[in-house]
Amino acid sequence: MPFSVCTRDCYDTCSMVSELKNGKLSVRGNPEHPVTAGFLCPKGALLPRWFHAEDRLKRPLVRTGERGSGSFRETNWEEAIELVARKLRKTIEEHGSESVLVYQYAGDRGVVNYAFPLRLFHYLNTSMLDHGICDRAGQEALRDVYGTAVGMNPEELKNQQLIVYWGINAFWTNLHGFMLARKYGLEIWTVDVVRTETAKRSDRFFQIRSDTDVLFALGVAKVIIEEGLYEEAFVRENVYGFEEFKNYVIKLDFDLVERETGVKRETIEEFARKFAEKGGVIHIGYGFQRSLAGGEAVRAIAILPALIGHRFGFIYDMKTIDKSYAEGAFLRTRPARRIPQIKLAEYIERGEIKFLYVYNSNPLASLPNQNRLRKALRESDVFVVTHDIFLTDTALYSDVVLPANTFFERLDIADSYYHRYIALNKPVARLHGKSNSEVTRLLARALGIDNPYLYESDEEVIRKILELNGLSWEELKARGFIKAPKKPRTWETPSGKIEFYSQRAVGRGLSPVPEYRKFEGKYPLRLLTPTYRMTITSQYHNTHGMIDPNLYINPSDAKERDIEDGDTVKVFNDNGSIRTEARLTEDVPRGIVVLYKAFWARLLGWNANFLTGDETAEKYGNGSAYHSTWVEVKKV
Ligand SMILES: Nc1nc2c(c(=O)[nH]1)N[C@H]1C(S)=C(S)[C@@H](COP(=O)(O)OP(=O)(O)OC[C@H]3O[C@@H](n4cnc5c(=O)[nH]c(N)nc54)[C@H](O)[C@@H]3O)O[C@H]1N2
Ligand SMILES: Nc1nc2c(c(=O)[nH]1)N[C@H]1C(S)=C(S)[C@@H](COP(=O)(O)OP(=O)(O)OC[C@H]3O[C@@H](n4cnc5c(=O)[nH]c(N)nc54)[C@H](O)[C@@H]3O)O[C@H]1N2
Ligand SMILES: [Mo]
Repeated sequence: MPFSVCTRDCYDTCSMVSELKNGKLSVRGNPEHPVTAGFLCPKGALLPRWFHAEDRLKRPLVRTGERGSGSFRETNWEEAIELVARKLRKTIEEHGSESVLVYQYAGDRGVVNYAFPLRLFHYLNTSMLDHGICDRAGQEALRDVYGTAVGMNPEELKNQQLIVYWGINAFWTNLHGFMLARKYGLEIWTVDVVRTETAKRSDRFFQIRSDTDVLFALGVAKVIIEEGLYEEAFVRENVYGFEEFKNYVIKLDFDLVERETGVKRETIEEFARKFAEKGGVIHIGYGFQRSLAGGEAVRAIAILPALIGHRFGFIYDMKTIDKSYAEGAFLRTRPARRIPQIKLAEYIERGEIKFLYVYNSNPLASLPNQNRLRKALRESDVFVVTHDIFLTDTALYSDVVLPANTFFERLDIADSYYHRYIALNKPVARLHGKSNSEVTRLLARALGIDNPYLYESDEEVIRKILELNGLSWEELKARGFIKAPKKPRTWETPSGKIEFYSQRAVGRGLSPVPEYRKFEGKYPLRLLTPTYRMTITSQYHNTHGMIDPNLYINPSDAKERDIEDGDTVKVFNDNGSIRTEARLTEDVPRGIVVLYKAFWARLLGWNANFLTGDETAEKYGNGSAYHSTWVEVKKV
């Protein structure tokens, strides 16, 4: 029976056993895999619906009407590839290779399928994307403190007593991780603005006001230091700038902390004492750092586990193998011009992008400020090619649409950004479309390129990567997964130590110690657009039949606006306006409203990103700031 991997953009990267019987696909969690542990999440269990979906793209499309109108004609692969290649060649001749941008993200995280098309664009010396949509600010912040964003292996949780889920709704977004913590019997705490499903299942929930994580974390650090609860010998030996940090936090005004975070001093003291006593570790979320305050917040939180003696006492990212061979940046002859992901609309408006090739991503659902982006696309002469499984919003705005297949239809391997297992993905069947690497080879051929790296087979790339990383193909084939070996690690900061006083941050014009800054908008309510349980960003909206488009609002905020549960409301700001139903709940505090992120606007009529702002955290790698959005809500 073939092994598959769920290559979705998700922590868990589950190993699965798939089967095709009488033309029908079935999937189950691989019982041997230590993290998958034989079960799938509710959306993973419905993968056969996605695979067999009626609305999968079957033939390439060429636009015939206005952009976005949905007028296309069907064509065959030969014509479509020829058209794309001709336009690509012409754009490079007329406007230079940097006017071409490849826009891709983690719609599919298979090593080959994610990276292989980049070989073509590197070979052509095009502009590349500087990813900032997801976890960027935290990446930069953790590099400031530890020199790396790679934290602990979650399997090491079995030697721990306490895990804090900080700004992550793990029960929805990292279910296998949450179950691992449960299995190992850890005490579970959550720090969040909203009473999430994770908060409800935790032993303790610390509800703080949005953007005040810096103060909460510094408050905890102050108590730990003042009460002498920190690991003195560890800190003396391994921390750079402890004295400076100490002098900074002891001056922290607890009245300010209480007032801003909304948490009482006694509660913060309790957190600090128990966290130190139990040697807590922290899973630092991705969701909460997508704001203008996110980078500083991660910097402050990251200090806490080190204070109590952990070398890498956080979970954030995991990089087990070197995958760069698949991407082939060595094919470039000039350094890449990198375009910040969130600034796509700005570059299109300025006429700097003439050819856009999109795969593994649905930016017309997932990028902020959709009205601006869609207008930019409608009004520009940029030629857009989208390679996707479905006719997404992005595909709808494209000149050429190429049908992709699913991971059930090709060979690949996938690593995880959470655990240390590399899993094998064998094809089970072939229904429609072509893989990302197949399309790359066809395009290279049509462009008349004869470089052998553009024609390597998927298996050759996989075998080479395994070999480069000292992993066995035979073992992978036999078990369906393989554990990446542990390497000795140290802190890659300027001082070679954990930096509580960050020299790297100073280099970007930041304060050496994490600082609290208050952000306010023009409108009274803060809009949070977190992750939804049954989709992966925009994926499965059309196939799983489960989305939740409601606006969640606190009863007091609703009452002030004369809004009752189930009322239709208008949610608006300067970026846009949407209509939906209000749901009153005490899970959402006053001053906050919640809409789940990134559904298909072409099916729903709108999505949350018609409201979100496209300002970025500039000193944190131009990380996205979806949560730094303010709105007003009115009954209609
Ligand atoms: N089911 C499902 N799982 C997924 C995904 C999916 O779409 N669906 N997406 C995957 C991807 S791409 C990612 S990046 C991860 C995201 O995984 P998570 O990090 O869990 O994602 P979010 O729900 O966006 O954000 C987490 C929490 O941050 C909280 N938050 C917002 N602002 C603040 C704040 O100022 N302080 C604090 N402390 N908390 C705050 C929100 O209330 C939310 O509960 O999940 C992955 N897993
Ligand atoms: N408001 C708001 N917006 C957000 C966020 C938020 O918190 N709030 N979170 C952001 C985050 S964390 C992320 S990671 C981004 C994700 O944003 P995107 O990367 O745009 O994610 P998806 O919506 O998953 O789109 C992936 C697309 O890839 C396609 N696909 C899947 N497999 C394949 C394949 O094998 N080949 C090809 N060619 N295509 C394939 C899918 O059909 C889908 O259309 O969204 C961001 N958007
Ligand atoms: Mo993400």
